[in-house]
Amino acid sequence: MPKPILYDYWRSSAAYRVRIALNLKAVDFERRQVNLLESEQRSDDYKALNPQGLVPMLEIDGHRLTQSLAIINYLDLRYPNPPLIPVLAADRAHVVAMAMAVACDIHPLNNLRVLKYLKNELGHSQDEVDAWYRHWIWEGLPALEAMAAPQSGRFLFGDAPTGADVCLVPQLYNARRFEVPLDAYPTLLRAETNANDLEAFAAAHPDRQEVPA
Ligand SMILES: N[C@@H](CCC(=O)N[C@@H](CS)C(=O)NCC(=O)O)C(=O)O
Repeated sequence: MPKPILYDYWRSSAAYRVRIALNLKAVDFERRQVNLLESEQRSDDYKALNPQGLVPMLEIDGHRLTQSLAIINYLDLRYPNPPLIPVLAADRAHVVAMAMAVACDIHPLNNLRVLKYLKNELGHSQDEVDAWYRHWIWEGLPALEAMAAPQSGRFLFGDAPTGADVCLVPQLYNARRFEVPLDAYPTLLRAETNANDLEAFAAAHPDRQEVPA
């Protein structure tokens, strides 16, 4: 089987999730750059592969997979160790809910195409767009902190990283880029620190990716 190929962009937080998951599963993969700043994700060539025109996309085992949570779920079934989603139904629902609180309820509102639409089509200033960006993080992180705290340990759920941490770390990277204060979220910060101590997370960080020229 050829190596999996990740269609990736260094600062894409959805792609960052998949880089972390591939690293945690110790899957060797190749990268193809899709330069979002050059709108390559909207090119006919790329949309012929991924009609949504978004990264990440993963070619693996003869499949072309899209949507980071679906990809992480595939990887978890295909490479069961270490598990990223618990087996017990209630634990599984809890971890998936935390991952979705980021991936479905914060990140999509702050996606590049949304920010561009606010600015270019609706005529908002950069300050207004930045305020929008911070607003959805301010809405989302307190809820995630409250969801996580009761069953957290070194990570958002217990003492090993799960899909929830895989979504958290890129989201906190984004929050810092927009100077959102994070002191009120000790559970999230603890999980982030412990995650970034692991090479699988550290190697997936945007600063360690190739940046398109
Ligand atoms: N729900 C999708 C989101 C994918 C997504 O929004 N990717 C962003 C980068 S983080 C993207 O490709 N944006 C391009 C654009 O907005 O035009 C996933 O989890 O994979």
